[in-house]
Amino acid sequence: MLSNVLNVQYGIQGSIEFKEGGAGFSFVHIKNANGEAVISLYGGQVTHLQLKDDEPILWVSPLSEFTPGKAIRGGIPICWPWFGPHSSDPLLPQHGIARISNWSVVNTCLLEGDQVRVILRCDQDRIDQLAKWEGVELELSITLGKTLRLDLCTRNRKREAIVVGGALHTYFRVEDIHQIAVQGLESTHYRDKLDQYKRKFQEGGVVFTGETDREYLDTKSDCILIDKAKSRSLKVSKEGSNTTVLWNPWQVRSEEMADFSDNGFKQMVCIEAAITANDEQIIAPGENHILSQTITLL
Ligand code: TA6
Repeated sequence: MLSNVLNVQYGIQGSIEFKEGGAGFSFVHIKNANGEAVISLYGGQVTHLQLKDDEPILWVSPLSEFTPGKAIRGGIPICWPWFGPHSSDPLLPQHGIARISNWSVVNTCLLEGDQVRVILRCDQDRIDQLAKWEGVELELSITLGKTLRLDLCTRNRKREAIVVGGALHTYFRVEDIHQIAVQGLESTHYRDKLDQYKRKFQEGGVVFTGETDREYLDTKSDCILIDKAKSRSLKVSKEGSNTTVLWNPWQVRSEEMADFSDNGFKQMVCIEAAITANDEQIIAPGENHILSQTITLL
C-alpha cells in the first residue's frame, strides 16, 4: 500500500498520516492544536478543513467521483496551467491538468508555532506530455497553523518565457446560500460569464440570488465570507493574483452536473484566487510564480 510506504518516509506521529481512501486514492491527514485537513494526492486537492473545532469549512459534493481522469467535485481544486476551457484546443481538459494528475510528496515538516506543512509536486511526466509545458514544474505547499495557507508555485525551467493561468478553486461550505454575503469586492469591476463576459461594476457586498459566475478584476483584496445562518465569518486572502472568481451554479446547473448534488448549490460558494484571462502571469526562464490563498476563521 502506497500509504504504508509514505508513512514510513513522510509520516509524523500525531501530525501527519497517510491513509487510503475512496477509489484507492491516497490521502494525507494533517492536524495540529488549531485544526485538521485532508489532502488527496490525486489532484493535490484539499478535501477537508476544520479550524478551532469549528464545523468543516470546505464543501465536497456527496456525488463527487473519486476516479482517475475526473476532478474531485469540491474542496480546493488546482486549476493549472489554464483557467476554464483551453484557449485553442477544445480536446484539452477544462481548468487544465493539475487537478486530474497524480501528485507526489516532496517533503513534510513541523514548523514553529505548531504549524504542519506538506509539500507536493505534480506528476512531471504528465506536465511534460503537454505541448509547450515540458520542463515547467508545479509544486503545492500546504501549511496548517491557525490558518490554512496554500502556495502554488510554478517554476519555469525552460529557455523561453511561459504564460500561466489558473486558480485555487475553493468550495466553501455555507449553511444557506440565501443568507450569505461576500465583502471585499465593493467598487470592483467584474466580467460576468453569464452575460457574454460583459464588464460590470460591483456596488456593495455580493449576495447570491441565482447562478453567479464572475471574474472580479484588478483586485488583491481579502474577501470576507459572512455566513449568517452558521454565525460564522471566514477571511479569504491571497497573493500572486489580481482576479477573484465567485461561482455558484444554482439549481439548474447543479442538476445538469452528474457529480453535483441537486440541492448542493444551497450549501456552497466558490471564492477563488485566480490568474485568468487578463491576469495570466508571464514567467521568465528560471523564474517562479506563486499563487497563494489563506483561509482564516474569524
Ligand atoms: O470557477 C467557475 C467556473 O469556471 C465555472 O464557469 C464552472 O465551469 C466551474 O468553474 C466548475 O468547473 P468544473 O470544470 O469543475 O465543472
